[in-house]
Amino acid sequence: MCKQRAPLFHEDQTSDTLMAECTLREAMEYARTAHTSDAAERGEAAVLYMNGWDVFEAMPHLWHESMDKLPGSTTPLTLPEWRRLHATIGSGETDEEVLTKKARGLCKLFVGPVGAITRIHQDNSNAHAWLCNIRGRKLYVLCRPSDSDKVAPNRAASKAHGTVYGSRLDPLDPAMQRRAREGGLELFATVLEPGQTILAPDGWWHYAVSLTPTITLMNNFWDGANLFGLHDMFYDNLSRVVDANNRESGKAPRVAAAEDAPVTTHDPPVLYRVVHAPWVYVRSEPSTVAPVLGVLRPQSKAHCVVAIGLQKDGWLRTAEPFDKGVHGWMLAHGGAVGLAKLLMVPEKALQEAQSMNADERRRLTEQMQLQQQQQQQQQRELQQQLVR
Ligand SMILES: O=C(O)CCC(=O)C(=O)O
Ligand SMILES: [Fe+2]
Repeated sequence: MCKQRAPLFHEDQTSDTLMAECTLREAMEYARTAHTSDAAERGEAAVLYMNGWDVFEAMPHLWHESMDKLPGSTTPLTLPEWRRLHATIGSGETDEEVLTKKARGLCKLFVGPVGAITRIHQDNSNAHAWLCNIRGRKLYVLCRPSDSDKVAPNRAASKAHGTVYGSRLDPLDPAMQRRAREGGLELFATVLEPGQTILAPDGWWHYAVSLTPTITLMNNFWDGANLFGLHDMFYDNLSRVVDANNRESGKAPRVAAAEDAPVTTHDPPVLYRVVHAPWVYVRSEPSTVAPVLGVLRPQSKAHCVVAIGLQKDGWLRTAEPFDKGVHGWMLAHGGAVGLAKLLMVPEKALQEAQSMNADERRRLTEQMQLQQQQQQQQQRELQQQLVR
């Protein structure tokens, strides 16, 4: 699939983004010659980019496990960790073909004509990426993770309006370049020559534009520094499978908030810590059959604390957008779907603990242990369900 915009963001209207499905041969031919057309010379031609073709899904025999690591510089953990995670949940997923399929899918091929652009972005799931230019020359621009507010300054405001990263940096736009310089944003730029590889570590913003027709191979990977991102991805997938199974088997109760339920606004939003194990679903509306926007885990680094703005019936509305910038709902009490304690206000929990006497503390500890046992039991049941 060749697209006019890469990557596609939530705010992109797919209806006005040109896309073309073609063979690899056609994409190569287009990339090689697109800039020579009359329309391109007049600056009127749209530029389509084959960005992220799942090449090893189509040709698995060409993939090799060594692609999971950057020679000499990192310990490959993606595939071993993926194997280990499957083993811990006892999914029975030991088939190498199934396991390597995941790793193969992390390696993608890009074929672009002159002017093909990947807009500035961070990779998903805290992945590192290596990008190897097989053919052609490509300009890459990178920015530090700590400069996120300068790269996409109105992220928070635009999120609240349902769009994400509205005015993200275009490194080739002179006005934006000037603003970036004035704001002290440091841009790291390099032209990648054929055969060269660039590394974009976890969280680093990156932008690419083809200066000549290009072929690039990209691989997302994890090591000791960002492994939690792989775990998040794994548990996110797993929980969605369990959720889908529950719905199909009719196990998920059809809970919906009453239309006239009271709504309370908290301004500023109250911060909660996710304490439920193994995960909490954030849904697009207050109903257990509504689509899942995101999954929260207590251990997850990125989404451990959530801000809640509204309360409706037994549901809490998230004040911060989830996943693709949409607000969501979480079941507050959880009784109906067997969720134990779901969320805890960290400040309140802390105050409570400090003002407690020894007896109270012992009672609470016992209560927590019991709760933990119940949660472990629940997790075991979920695993069994998954195996079935
Ligand atoms: O177009 C490129 O070379 C960059 C691709 C990239 O960073 C991505 O797809 O995540
Ligand atoms: Fe990327």
